[in-house]
Amino acid sequence: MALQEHEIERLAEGVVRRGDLPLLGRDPKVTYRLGIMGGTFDPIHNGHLVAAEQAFDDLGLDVVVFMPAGRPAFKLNKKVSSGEDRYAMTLLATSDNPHFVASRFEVDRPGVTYTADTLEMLRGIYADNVELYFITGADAIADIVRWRDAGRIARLAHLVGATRPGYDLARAERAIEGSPYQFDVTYLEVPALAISSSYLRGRVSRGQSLRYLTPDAVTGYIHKHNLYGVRQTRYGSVEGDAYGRRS
Ligand code: DND
Repeated sequence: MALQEHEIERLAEGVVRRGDLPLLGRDPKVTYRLGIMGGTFDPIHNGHLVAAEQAFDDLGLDVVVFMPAGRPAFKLNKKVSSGEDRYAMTLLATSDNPHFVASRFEVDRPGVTYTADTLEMLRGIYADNVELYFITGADAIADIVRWRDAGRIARLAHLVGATRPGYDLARAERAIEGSPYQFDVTYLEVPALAISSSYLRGRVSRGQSLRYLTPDAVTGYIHKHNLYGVRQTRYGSVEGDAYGRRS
């Protein structure tokens, strides 16, 4: 069930107190653009980082907030690493970029995380001169029309769909055009980075290198915490279950 208005206000207050989100919107004469990169980030990889960086440049964003989903709405029956691990990897991956921020906004939220709730809370936190840009892969654009409260998402944020060169946008465009809601979508062609979190998890479980696929600090974290069934690492041989947890 979507959050009630009073719950949104209470949660938003807590976040502002913790200073977890960037301050934007101070000058009422200026329009600011806040990028939001939502994801499971299990683990975060260079595809996510390149897409966000390009959105930042091409759309003139002021900052991009990376938000690992707390309990991802669409992965309730799948095994996902803990929010703490996914947040830590996101923090490590974004720490050297001055216009990237990793946020606990969704990780700390109780219950299932819906993007519409997140955007509604952000809308309540930021002044009207801060525009919200939700960045996502183009594949996800085609699905967004079926997300919880898609109409609210359309009303609250611009969408940025990252595509690969040669990617066929027909499915995404059909879905957006066929939707009863007015989505504002900008498509961005990002360099071919046909990598995914599941590809990385598979490589880890086979003891293969992640070099150049994700920042080294993330690889170090995965090995140190034995995520994804680490089999063979430079720190020695480690046995884990199929998803990287030792019993
Ligand atoms: P994913 O599990 O796809 O994230 O979740 C993306 C976002 O959608 C999260 O914020 C979810 O909460 C939200 N969502 C999904 C479904 C339903 C609802 C909300 C709802 O509210 O009902 P990943 O970690 O797999 O990927 C993060 C983003 O990066 C995604 O948008 C994905 O498409 C994109 N991506 C790439 N972009 C460029 N190059 C690549 C990419 N790999 C993934 N290689």
